[in-house]
Amino acid sequence: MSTIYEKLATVVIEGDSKQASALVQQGLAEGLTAKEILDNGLIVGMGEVGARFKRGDMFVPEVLMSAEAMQAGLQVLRPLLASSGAKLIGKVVLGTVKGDLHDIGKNLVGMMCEGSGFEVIDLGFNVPPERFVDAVKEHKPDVVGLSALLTTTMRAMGYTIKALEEAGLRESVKVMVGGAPVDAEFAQRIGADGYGSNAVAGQELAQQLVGAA
Ligand code: B1M
Repeated sequence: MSTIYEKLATVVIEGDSKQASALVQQGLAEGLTAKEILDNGLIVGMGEVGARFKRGDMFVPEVLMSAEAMQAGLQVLRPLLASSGAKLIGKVVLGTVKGDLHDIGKNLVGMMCEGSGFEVIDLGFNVPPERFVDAVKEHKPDVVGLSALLTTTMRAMGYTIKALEEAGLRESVKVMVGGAPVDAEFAQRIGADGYGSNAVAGQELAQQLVGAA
């Protein structure tokens, strides 16, 4: 008999949002933690989706349905991942950079940051440098978080940092970057203040950057 984790991974692969949501609720009712469900079910399923997509065994519309199923599961976990009740330790403006529509990882980083006591202003995906600049002027965050999943959009991270510099705002905020093709060396090269390899590392980095770690 397959475990609830295996079932969850399967429904993510099949793009079944209704079942993803139901199985997450079942897992919670059976006493699993939000983090266990996320790591062992939803993320495992999405990892397999990525592998199949790469092999040409899955195509964009199917991947999109899988992404929706993952989001449906995350929707249930969201209040739990973000419910530490910690007092506000800072403000994060978060977005996926221009040209890039991937937002699942970025959403996870946002949830983890909320859970550790940050106010998170999520600008969404395909965010051009000037919108980050406007958001920094408007919200005066402590940290700007940039996400990119494509090798072709990584350079937009550098352009965003440059735009902040040109607007005279770079000294007023810390910039952290993350996403599958990004690494610490790239972060350093474009002048970011840090790199998070996953959602928890991103949250811990944000805490370090505001001196709350
Ligand atoms: Co796309 N896609 N996709 N895709 N997609 C990838 C990224 C890819 C690796 C698949 C592959 O070939 N194996 C590949 C990129 C290759 C490359 O550039 N190296 C790819 C491609 C090529 C494309 C298109 C070009 C396909 C096409 O149209 N021919 C197209 C591009 C569209 C665009 O953006 N302009 C495209 C489209 C899509 C969908 C829209 C269908 C969908 C996105 C839906 C959505 O996000 N709402 C999609 C998906 C779902 C994927 C895969 C399968 C899954 C991504 C994901 O959500 N992973 C992905 C393959 C894969 O990664 N296995 C793939 C789960 C998520 C939890 O992980 O996003 O890595 P991740 O986030 C992690 C860390 O990276 C980190 O923490 C997160 C949690 O641990 N992190 C941060 C992320 N941001 C951070 C920020 C931080 C700190 C940490 O601080 C600020």
